[in-house]
Amino acid sequence: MNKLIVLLLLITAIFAAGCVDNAEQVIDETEIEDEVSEIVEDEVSDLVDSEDNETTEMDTEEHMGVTVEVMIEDFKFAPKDIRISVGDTIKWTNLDTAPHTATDNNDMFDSGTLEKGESFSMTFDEAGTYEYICTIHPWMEGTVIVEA
Ligand SMILES: [Cu+2]
Repeated sequence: MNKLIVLLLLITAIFAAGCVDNAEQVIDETEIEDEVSEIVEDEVSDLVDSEDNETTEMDTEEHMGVTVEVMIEDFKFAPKDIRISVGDTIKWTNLDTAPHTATDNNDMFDSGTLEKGESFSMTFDEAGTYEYICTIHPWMEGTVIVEA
């Protein structure tokens, strides 16, 4: 009878040990999965980051425009009509003693009052025809044609 009890105890001990081993393995696997998913997340976010950077660079390249000067002189915009590309900038400079504005008829831009020597710059990101005036002298008219 004693031998049987000892045997039962042994078997119980072996089973118990087996259970502990399994539990440890489960924990280990969970930890490994966590580590793997962390690494994957890092790599994915790195990829997303680098894609963002590329997009930003491409956007910058697309918008690398030139600046074209329009003078405001003798109550006229010179040149009166100007043709530019999307991403280009117009820089108006008032050379008159009188104040002037460059104000879009559709409220797309407005320099506000430009005193002598003052400038206003506007970058055009959308193609179209922009007709503008000086609000102080509304007969002063100009046109910006932005080509895609
Ligand atoms: Cu004016």
